Amino acid sequence: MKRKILALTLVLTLALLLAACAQSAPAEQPAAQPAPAQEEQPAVSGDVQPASEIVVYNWSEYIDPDIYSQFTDATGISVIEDNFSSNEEMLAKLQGGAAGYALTVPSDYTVAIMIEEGMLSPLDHANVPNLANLGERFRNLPYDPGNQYCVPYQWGTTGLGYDSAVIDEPASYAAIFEPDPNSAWYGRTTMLDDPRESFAAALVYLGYDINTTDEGQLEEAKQALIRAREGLAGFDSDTFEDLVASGENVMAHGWNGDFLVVQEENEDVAYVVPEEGGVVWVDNICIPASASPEQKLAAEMFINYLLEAEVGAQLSEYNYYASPNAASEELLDPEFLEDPTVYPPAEVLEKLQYIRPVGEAESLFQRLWDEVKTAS
Ligand code: N2P
Repeated sequence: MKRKILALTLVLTLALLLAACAQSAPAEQPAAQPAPAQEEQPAVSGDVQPASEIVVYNWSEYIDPDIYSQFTDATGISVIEDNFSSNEEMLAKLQGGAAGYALTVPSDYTVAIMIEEGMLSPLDHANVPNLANLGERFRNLPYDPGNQYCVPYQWGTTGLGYDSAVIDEPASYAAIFEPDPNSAWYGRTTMLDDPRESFAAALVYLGYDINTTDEGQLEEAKQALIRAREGLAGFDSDTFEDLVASGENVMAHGWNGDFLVVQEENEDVAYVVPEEGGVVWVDNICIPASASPEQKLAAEMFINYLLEAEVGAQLSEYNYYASPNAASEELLDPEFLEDPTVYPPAEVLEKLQYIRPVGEAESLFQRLWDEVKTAS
């Protein structure tokens, strides 16, 4: 069937893309463990009993709240959610010693940073038998081979959302980086409040690698962002899609699924990856090293619950992001599975890159980003 061939092509393209990021793989990881397929119930390790309550540190509007209550009904464990707006905000909070979180949801490059800094607790696969449902290509990602620490949560792309009833498709990032006071989107556009994402947009626009650590190129990108600011209503990672749907703004730099969600409210909202390309990412659910054994066990039970075929499908039906859960895919609407906004066609995928950890230059990105935001 045509659909199957298309799906296979996408799988292969994504696998290639992921393989291309292999240089960010932490060295000397043991080989992947095959996921145990038989067990139905998570094994309770030793005398440890699961915590009666867990706090999940997640991006906003990234999970159907019913999933939490269903999990509570199934296990008796209640769930509280706290939100962050960027990987860097989450990282800074955990590095600052914030404890009490049983789960957090870093993107690919941030998983690599957190593993390297000893900030994550390795998963006990015996407690996560539903790992067997995870798609093959999500089992050996370069930043966490063998899912030793994390389980891929959802994946997506970063581009431009816009109100197609008001403006034409913004085919290029020039719409942002060459602000024109006469354009309909001047003053009615936002960019992500996110150092690596917004620098990635500026860097691809300038024709540079999004992971460059060249100070001259980064300085140029900073100047481009400062110029872009003239035409921006602000930097926003939490409500950008709502502001386009409500008509307050007409364009936003943001994540694909968020724009798809608000199409229910305003069907004119559309999304495009500009011709220069952009970012593809995989978010992951992981347990901070600061979790107690009881919290860790409850967190593993939650991860296992998310990996149920029906729950994974429910997650994608809520947040409109692509699922790494192969068993869930069978339950998803074929229209969703064929949506090029969710599953980019090969010619778009090849223009997308992963953000990678840049080591010591991480603080340079942060300093330049602060300068963008405070420039007058
Ligand atoms: C959901 C945010 C998507 C996370 N609102 C982007 N990594």
